[in-house]
Amino acid sequence: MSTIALKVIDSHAEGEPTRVVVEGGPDLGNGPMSERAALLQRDHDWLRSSVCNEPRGHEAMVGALLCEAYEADCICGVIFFNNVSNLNMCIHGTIGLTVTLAHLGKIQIGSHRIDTPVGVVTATLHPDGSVEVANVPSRRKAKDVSVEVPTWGVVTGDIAWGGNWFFLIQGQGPEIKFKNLDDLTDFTWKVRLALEASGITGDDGMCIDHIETFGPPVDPALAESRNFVLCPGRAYDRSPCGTGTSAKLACLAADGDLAPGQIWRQAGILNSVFSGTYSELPDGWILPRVTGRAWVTGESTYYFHPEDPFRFGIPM
Ligand code: PYC
Repeated sequence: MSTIALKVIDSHAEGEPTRVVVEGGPDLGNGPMSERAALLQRDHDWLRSSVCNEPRGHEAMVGALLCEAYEADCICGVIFFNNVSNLNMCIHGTIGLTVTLAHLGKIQIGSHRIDTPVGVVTATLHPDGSVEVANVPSRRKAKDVSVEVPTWGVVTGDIAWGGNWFFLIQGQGPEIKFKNLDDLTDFTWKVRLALEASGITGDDGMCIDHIETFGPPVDPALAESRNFVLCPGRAYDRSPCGTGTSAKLACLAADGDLAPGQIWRQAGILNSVFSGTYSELPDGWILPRVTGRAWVTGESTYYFHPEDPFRFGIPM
C-alpha cells in the first residue's frame, strides 16, 4: 500500500506542459521561497523526480509545487522544477498555474501576485482566458560573446537574465524548423557545454542553462521572430519560453530595437506565440510582461507502492 499520495493537475501553455502539485508535497516550513526551493532540492528531490521523470513524466515536463506565500499580498508561492533540477522562474509554468488555480475555483479574472524563489510576479487572468505575467526585472548582461563550439565553430550571442540565464543566438546554427529538431538540439547543447567549459556564466557564477536561437517567423503577420529554446535537461521548450522571451525583450531594449510598450510576438518551434512588452526600470533593467494561453488537460493522484523500484521516477 502506498504511504504517500500526491494530487497533481496538468496543463500546457502553448504546447509546453506544467504539472502542479496541489496536495501531498513535503513540508518545507514557511521561510522565503528561495530557502524553501533550496530545501526541496537538498532534502526532497524525490518529488521532482517522481513528478517529472518517467514513468509518470517525460523530458519536457515542468513541475510546480504549490505553496503558501512568504511575501505579503500573494495568493500563493510556487517552486518550479524540471527533469534535472529546480528552475528559478518559469513563465509558461506561471500561465499554467494560473489556469489551474482558476480551474480549482481559487482565483477569478484579475491580477494575482505569486511568490517565486527569484521574486514576486503578477499573473493577470484576462476574460478571454489568456494570462499576462509581469515577470521579475530582467536585463542583458553582455552583448556579442563568442565561444568556440565543437563541430559548429565560433558562435556569438548575448547573455541575458529573464528569470533564468539565457544565451541568445541570432541567425547561426541550423534553420529553425521542426524537422531540424535533432540538429537544433545538438547545436544548442554543444553551445551550452562550450559556455560551461569556457567559464562563461551569468551573475555570481550562475550557469547559463538555457540556450535560445532565433530566426525569421514562418508568418510575419503573426510573429516577429521564431525561436528554439533548449532547457537545462536537454529537452526543447515546446512553447516560445516566457523567461526566454523576457531575455529577448531585454536585448531588444538594450539595442534600442523595441520601444517600451511596443509588442513583440515571439513564435516558438511549434509556431505557437507569446507576446511581450516591457517598461523601463533604472540602471538598464526592464520589467517584461509576457502573455500566452494555457489549458488544463487532466488531474491525477499518484501512488507510491513500497515495492515499486521506480516509484520516485527513473533517475536521469
Ligand atoms: O516559459 O519561462 C518559461 C520556461 C522556462 C523553461 C521552460 N519554460
